[in-house]
Amino acid sequence: LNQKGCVVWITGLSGSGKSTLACSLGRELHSRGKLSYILDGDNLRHGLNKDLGFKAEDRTENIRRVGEVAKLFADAGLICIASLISPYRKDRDGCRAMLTDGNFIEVFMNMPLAVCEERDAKGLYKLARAGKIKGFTGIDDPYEPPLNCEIEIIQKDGVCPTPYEMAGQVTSYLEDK
Ligand code: GGZ
Repeated sequence: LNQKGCVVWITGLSGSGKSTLACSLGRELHSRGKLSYILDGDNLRHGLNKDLGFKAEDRTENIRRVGEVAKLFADAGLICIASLISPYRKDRDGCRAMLTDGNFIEVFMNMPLAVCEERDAKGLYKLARAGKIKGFTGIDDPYEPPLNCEIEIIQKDGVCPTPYEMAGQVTSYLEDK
């Protein structure tokens, strides 16, 4: 086994496909004999980060903690896949700064808000629009898109890439590296 660890950091709006990509990428890496581990924001909020809410300072602390844990996994030689909205640029850059150059791969799920809102798997956008959730990212809380991410996932001719295609984009990048 000779694997160099790194962090694949997936950022984007709720419903943009972060968790879908994380799962698909995990499977794809596994099939190639690569060890990976997924840190999912929504899941970690039930354990490690259950004391945190969605105020700006809580989100910042959420990202910082996950960044530290992701670094530990990368140090152990794994490909750590972190999937969080991580809406603030400075917080993502803080995680980048924890890692050696080249070992933080930022993936931006660049999906239009309308597409994410249309999906609304958990009905949260509806609640946010109705004012029943305050400070929802993309509605009444900001999302700052990356300025120079390594990978961008976009629609082509109004069609979203499949989970397999998205994972392929990341594995191609990792292979070239
Ligand atoms: C954004 C929220 C909010 C608010 C609850 N804003 O799509 P989901 O439902 O399943 O995943 C989202 C999750 C976001 O957690 P993160 O840890 O990724 O956020 S951050 O990086 O900003 O700290 C969403 C749900 O929690 N959720 N309230 N107000 N998303």
